[in-house]
Amino acid sequence: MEYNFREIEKKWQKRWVEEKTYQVKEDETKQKYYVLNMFPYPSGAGLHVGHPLGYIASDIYARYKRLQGFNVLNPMGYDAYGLPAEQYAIQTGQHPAITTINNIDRYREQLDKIGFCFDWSREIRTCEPEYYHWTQWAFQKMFNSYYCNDEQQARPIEELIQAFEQVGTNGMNVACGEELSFTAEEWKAKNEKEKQEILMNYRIAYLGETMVNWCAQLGTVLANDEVIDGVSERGGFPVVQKKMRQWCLRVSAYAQRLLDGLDTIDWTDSLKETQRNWIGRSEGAEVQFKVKDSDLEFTIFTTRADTMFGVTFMVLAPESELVAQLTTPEQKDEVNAYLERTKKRTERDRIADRSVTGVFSGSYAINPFTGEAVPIWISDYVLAGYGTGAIMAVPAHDSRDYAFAKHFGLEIRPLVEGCDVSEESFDAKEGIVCNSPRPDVTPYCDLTLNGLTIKEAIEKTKSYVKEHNLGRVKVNYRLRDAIFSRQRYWGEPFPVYYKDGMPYMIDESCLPLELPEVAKFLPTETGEPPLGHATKWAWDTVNKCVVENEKIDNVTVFPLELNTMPGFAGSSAYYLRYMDPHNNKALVDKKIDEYWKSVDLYVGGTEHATGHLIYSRFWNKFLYDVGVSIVEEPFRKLVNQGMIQGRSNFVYRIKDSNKFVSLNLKNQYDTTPLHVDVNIVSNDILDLEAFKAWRPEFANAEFILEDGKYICGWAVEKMSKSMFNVVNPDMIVEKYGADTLRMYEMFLGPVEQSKPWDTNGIDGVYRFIKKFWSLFYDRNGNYMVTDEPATKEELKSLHKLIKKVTSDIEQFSYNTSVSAFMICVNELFSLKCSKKEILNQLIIVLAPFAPHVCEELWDTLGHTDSVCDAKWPTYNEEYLVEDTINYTISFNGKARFNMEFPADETSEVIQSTVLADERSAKWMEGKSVVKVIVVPKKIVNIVIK
Ligand code: ANZ
Repeated sequence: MEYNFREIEKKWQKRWVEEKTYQVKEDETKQKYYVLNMFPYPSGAGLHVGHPLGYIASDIYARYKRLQGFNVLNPMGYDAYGLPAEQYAIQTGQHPAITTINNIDRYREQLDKIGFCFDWSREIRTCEPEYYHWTQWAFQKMFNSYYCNDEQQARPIEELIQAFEQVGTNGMNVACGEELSFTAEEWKAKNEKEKQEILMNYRIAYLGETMVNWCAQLGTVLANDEVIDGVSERGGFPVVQKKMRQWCLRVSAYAQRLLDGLDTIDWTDSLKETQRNWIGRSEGAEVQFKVKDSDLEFTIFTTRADTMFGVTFMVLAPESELVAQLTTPEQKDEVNAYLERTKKRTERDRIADRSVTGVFSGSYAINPFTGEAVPIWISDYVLAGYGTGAIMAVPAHDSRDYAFAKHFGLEIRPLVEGCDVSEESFDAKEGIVCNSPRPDVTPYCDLTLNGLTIKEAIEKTKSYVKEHNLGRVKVNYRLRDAIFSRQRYWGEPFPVYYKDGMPYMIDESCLPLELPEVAKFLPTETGEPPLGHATKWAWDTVNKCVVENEKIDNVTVFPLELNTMPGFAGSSAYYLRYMDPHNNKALVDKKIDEYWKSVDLYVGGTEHATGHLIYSRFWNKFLYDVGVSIVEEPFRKLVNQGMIQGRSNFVYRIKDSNKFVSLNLKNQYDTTPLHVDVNIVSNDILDLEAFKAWRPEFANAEFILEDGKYICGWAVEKMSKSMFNVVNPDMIVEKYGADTLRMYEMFLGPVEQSKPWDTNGIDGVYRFIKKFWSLFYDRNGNYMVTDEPATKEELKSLHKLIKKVTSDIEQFSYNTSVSAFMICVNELFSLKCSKKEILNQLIIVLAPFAPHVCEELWDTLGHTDSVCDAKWPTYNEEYLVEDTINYTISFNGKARFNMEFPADETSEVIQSTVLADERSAKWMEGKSVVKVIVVPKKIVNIVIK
């Protein structure tokens, strides 16, 4: 029989479906293992060979774990809401649901061809009501919770209401937008709307006034990465900073837990560091400054409280409410003009751009440590959303303050008098380094920092601030609350209606609230989001159902929310839903949840390092607090697969002609390189006929060949349609089979590394599989497997492989496994080994990599069960012991010849045998032996003179 991968792969893919080979159930008798891939957004372009890289890697691991006896969950689904389908809908009128389903079908077809062990019975799609039911449900839970800082936990909002009723805000330590203060009596005296407004300040999902990137032409808020140089990435429309009421999630309340959790999980150090920086914990102090000749006061945040004596001016963020209060009439025009200018800059621009801009407010602040009055400026290098949005500037010790002072000619005052404040002596990180000893600066307060290190000085100043009621010690985090509304159609609707301007949740029992149909996917003429086009989008609180808008009476029927949720809503807790995807009573059944707990291995791209991986950790911690998640961290181990880059090919057109010259002759002509579709190039040789057929303009192309061939040039670039270097896995599967594709993708290099797709080596992998096949069937298709016992040498080859592959898989070092397979099969081939005893185990070890061919041969050997359920072999160290050792024999350090000795031979015997050998006599001729050194199992060195 020949290796006919087409038949084999088709046959087994069908069998796996029929026999439900990959369906998994909770099984208390077995230990669980949960493997998860970051699920794909099904784009119109389908999969290219870069996409399955991570899926193959995790598939191998899943299969390996199953062979080791684990009950493995390896599900797959689709992140099905998103912008491209909606944009397409806007352009063509095609409903995004249809586009999405078509794309999903195409993805599925492509995935099926690669032979993954996904349990498709658990498939989820985030755009389906059965799924987003639980996204909405979680949102409602967040709305109905607040965060208790003392207990470091989300708690039901009723508890907070109760506390307000009993003691007001007295002694309260909870996460909030604004520090509020009221008594129980004051609370009770408030009306319903006022109470709701106050509660909004504490809810974990809340409506908040935040600065957003607003694009009027697109009618939507944009994420930072959708804005480039002040205009929208799509369409190039102007984007301005605007304060808007948006749904937000109080992610910031979880900052410390998000930080602490990193110490408990097995992620790469670099990924953890990225998250730590994103969370940005910073210990410092908030200090109060009085405004000169005014009753006003404001608070700044500093990490360098010790620099109070070097403050020469103050800076407010342009958005700060203080700006209006502190701007003097004389400065008003100038300030307004500045505010207008800076509005156009996104926060990201402001952080990245170091150009200095600013304006004087006209007011002065009093330094509480020195009594000195310093000018208050406004500049957008101070961010509104961080700290208090106001700073004390110490230009001698902070680089941005330094640049600002230089630009506007403000005083630069070092902490140690007489210090050099020239640019040369300025260190970007440390400022001017002249910290000790500090002189007694001021008689105004009794704080001296003489002789202290910076750290000690900061601590001492912080205590002073506390004792003298000048402010408080404060830990700040850079992590912001997440803006959770989008003015889009293709997303989860909020289960929210509005009464008297305040949001209310529809009954939990009425979920899911399904996305309504709309006539147009664009914003409405009045600037409302696309859901504003829905004519049946009102909530009847009596009948508990969605009704026509004309029934809105604001008594029992109310308008529903027009925003939808952002992309990360559906991807934040999907891993839980895979455990129990068809449950319509709960997100996940408690017992099932307790069995699978959390993801043991998560595989995905690094682009999610701060978005998805922060949101889902937050979301899961919240679900943990409300008793749904069993484990606080959702992803125990995380592996980032690298990117597969494209290997582009070029042809060289002779200028002003339709003639193309082969690579090595091109220097003789004046040519222009053109990208050519890599799919009509093989081993850098162009298929001339295919090229002519590729584009009408090349139909009459002529060629100047070398050795009868047209050789293309090549370069490594991003895999993209425009460079014609996209390789579709279907084509590889068609040509070589899925097993070859799988092994080849792994053979390309370490999973974590980015590398170019280069089909030049694929034949080698294909030949390997054929050689493996030929251990079972000879050239004429005769079955050769025998029951003869294996020899020591054959066992050694096999067990070397088992040892290597086991340790490689544990370390995700699959490329070296592929080499090990090749070596082993070559060895067995030369040994002419077709023994069942050996092949049985070889199949099992290879099965995770090449499941189809292994399943076929496993069947041939007479097994009735799937190879997936075999038992992973353990290697036997005994077989690996070398019988003899090959020693290098050297004279004065120069290797001259080799000799074999039994592995357990003594040094004495080795020494005397070597000296007695006639080849030694030749090298020692006329010299005498000074010393003989025997390095066991390696080398014998004879020192002669
Ligand atoms: C005085 C000072 C002196 C500062 C000095 C630094 C060095 P991290 O570590 O990031 O928390 N700052 C505070 N709020 C800010 C805001 N909203 N926008 C921009 N900058 C702000 O940095 C905290 C430091 O950044 C604070 O400490 C403050 O400047 C500035 F030699 O205060 B510092």
